[in-house]
Amino acid sequence: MAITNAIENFHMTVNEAFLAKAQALAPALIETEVRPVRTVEIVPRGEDYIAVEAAPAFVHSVPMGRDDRLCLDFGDHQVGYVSFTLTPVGSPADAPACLRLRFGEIPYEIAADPAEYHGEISRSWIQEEVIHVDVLPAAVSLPRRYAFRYLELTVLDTSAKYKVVVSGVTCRSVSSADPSAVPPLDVSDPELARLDRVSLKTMQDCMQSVFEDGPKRDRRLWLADLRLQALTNYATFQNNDLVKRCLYLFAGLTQNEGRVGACLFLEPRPQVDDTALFDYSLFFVSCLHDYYEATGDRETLAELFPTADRQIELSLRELDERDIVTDKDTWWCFLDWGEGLNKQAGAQAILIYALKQVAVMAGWLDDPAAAERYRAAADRLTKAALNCLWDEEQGFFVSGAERQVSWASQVWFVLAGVFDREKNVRLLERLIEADPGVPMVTPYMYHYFIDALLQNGMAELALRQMKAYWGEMIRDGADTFWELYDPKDRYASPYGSRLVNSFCHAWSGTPAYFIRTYFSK
Ligand code: RAM
Repeated sequence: MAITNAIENFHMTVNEAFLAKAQALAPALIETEVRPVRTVEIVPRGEDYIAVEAAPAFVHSVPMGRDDRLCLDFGDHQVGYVSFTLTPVGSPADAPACLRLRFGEIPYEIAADPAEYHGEISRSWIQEEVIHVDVLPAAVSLPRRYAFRYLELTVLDTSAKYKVVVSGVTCRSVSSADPSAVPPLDVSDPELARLDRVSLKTMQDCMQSVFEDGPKRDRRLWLADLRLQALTNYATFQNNDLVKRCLYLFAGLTQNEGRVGACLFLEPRPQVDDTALFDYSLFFVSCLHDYYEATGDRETLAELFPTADRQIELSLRELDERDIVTDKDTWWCFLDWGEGLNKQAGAQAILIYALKQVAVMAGWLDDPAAAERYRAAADRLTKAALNCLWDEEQGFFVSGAERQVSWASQVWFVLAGVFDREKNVRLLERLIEADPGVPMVTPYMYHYFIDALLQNGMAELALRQMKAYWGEMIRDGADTFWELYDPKDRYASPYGSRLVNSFCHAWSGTPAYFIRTYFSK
């Protein structure tokens, strides 16, 4: 699947005042020293791998020579900086010590051979280093930040005359999330408590200088990810200034014609990427809408509203003569990573959804004329969708020239509220029953499915589905929730290998939001 879509003649416009506001909100990182809890061996189980307590001979502090290995388990997912001491044993060290370090969020990343990775995105995301240490003993501090639970150290060589002892392995874990800010959870169901705990850890490890999508990969600020992180944040860590910072970053660093980009980089300086995604730009509207709902910060709403309005204006330009969003054969809109997923219907629904939110925001800002204009546009697009994309015979929305039926299209039309509740319920029931076409493959899309159920009074089913999906991920070994998860195809990756999948991905941490908003006392 093509995952690049660079804008032609790309240029960035900087709003210095917005950028200054964002920079003033940069959070301090909380640091915690974490040490490994046990030594493990990574062994195959079925098609996957697991970590099991290592045999005593494998114990830490034993002198290690050529090809000796030590695999450490830090007990939970960490994001941070690793250091250790290397002490020579035997004759004077007459050659450098050469070590290979592998970091894994899951055991598979330790077991897999990176040489066999031939996927589409960069192999440089694979967390592996070879280091030479010339002078021993040495205190080694790795400059790079890693996301991992497991660390494997292999001595590639010392010399025939000496070995090394590895000791004092420590991770300085970092996050801007303050666990003491999280309200206590009031649920009696232990499964919900477990889902909440894993969600919180996922959120915490992704909350850095901005809301990163994943601390292993891509380590940056993506808009649709931010939207779900922000929602979960309001119900948990309540670092609302971090959301505000991210909103100002997106509004302060725009692409051609004032388009909000799909993602931003923070270093070496804040910069918008040259990727534009139709739905992501519109989620700026949703994110601002939710931010005001959560905080009542009217000044920010008023200041950033023009940026939201601009996204709507640019999106309306994409309509054809029928008032339907024009389909493209590039990576123009995201929705989900499902193989072959057509984006047209989902994009139309998201535009209607955003139009309704921007109308509400115009109301908050006491501009009834603007609110009416947006509502009228939403009605027009709804009529067009019902005329052109609704297939009465199948009872589903269809997308693209091939009239594809997918989960994503149905879920987004339910969320866009083009039908009344009764029809929405029937559509969702039919969807589950028929299980048509392209399935959902990310927790991100599953979030919107659960949301659609909840918005239509189907709380019991939403709870069952949430437990089944995220609960299964925990049963499959998740310490933090994963970027991708398809219970029917557990090892799938849109990138050609799951070695580069992210196993701590913030868009997957929304069970805490659902539990705390709908299912706690
Ligand atoms: C991937 C990442 C990111 C997501 C984009 C569209 O690169 O998982 O989180 O927002 O896709």
